[in-house]
Amino acid sequence: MSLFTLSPKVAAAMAAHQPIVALESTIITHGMPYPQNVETARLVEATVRENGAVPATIAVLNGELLIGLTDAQLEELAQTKDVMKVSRADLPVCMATRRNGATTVAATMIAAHLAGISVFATGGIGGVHRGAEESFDISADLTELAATPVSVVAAGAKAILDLPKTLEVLETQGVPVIAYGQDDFPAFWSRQSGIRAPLRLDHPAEIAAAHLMRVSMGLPGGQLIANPIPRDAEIANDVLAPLIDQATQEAADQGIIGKSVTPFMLSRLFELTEGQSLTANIALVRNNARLAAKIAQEIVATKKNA
Ligand code: PSU
Ligand code: MN
Repeated sequence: MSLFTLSPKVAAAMAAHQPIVALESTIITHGMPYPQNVETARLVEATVRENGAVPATIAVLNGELLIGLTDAQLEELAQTKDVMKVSRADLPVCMATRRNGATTVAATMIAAHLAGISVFATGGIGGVHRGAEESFDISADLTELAATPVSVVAAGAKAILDLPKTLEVLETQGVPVIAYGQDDFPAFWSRQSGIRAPLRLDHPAEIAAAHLMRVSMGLPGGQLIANPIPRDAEIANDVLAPLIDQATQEAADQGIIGKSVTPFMLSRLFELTEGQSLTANIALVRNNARLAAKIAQEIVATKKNA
């Protein structure tokens, strides 16, 4: 029995050795409101296709781990209430009990690797939350990056997190954090965080080569590719900083803890920016899909020439 089910399009792409880009689904169910969530998911899939790769959105429906969703499955996921937010700890339980689950960065990496997909595009990764010295709230995304050999393209991490601590944990875990085309580690809504990224690469071919080198050396773990938001979609930090502070305070006041923290913060920020954050979010995810498609193409091309 196979652990996962490939969609017809993803199965065809695999058989033809075409480049494939994995996409997560927590962003759909716990990151954006309906119907923008499903519209964005479709747009991001189209962006991957326009850039020469095949999209594989990953989710669990009735316990079945799906690598690539049909349009009807995507709609079902986006509309269903009580979809589990599935990270590494939850994935086997969700599958064994035949529930519906949306995969986080961590769980999407696990599924992508099981299916033989090396590149994955998302918006932002989970990280070390502000106040983690008290709460111990550190996303399982970070340890997954240390364990599973998938290159993840994200727009850095949101300022709802503690960025210096997030970078420290990634360093300890031996995860290469590679800023694309600039020195600064990007901060999701803004291109600059004021913190220099540990590594910088300027070409998809170099990122692909580094990925393949890691695999050849037998090192576990993947790469975090931090791709700055397009200039025209940036939101100024002085607009967002007070809103992030407000949402952080509200989360604390309401006793929001554990896996509810990130979804709470995301939905509060959508409300507090009156949807302005959504436009930027869509632009950066598509930008990441473009870069991921190029990296996936380079990996396939290198393997063909080997
Ligand atoms: N950060 C974002 N957007 C997101 C997420 C994080 O800017 O959609 C989602 C991703 O699925 C990520 C997950 O893997 O939240 C992290 O959740 P936690 O912090 O509970 O590990
Ligand atoms: Mn957490």
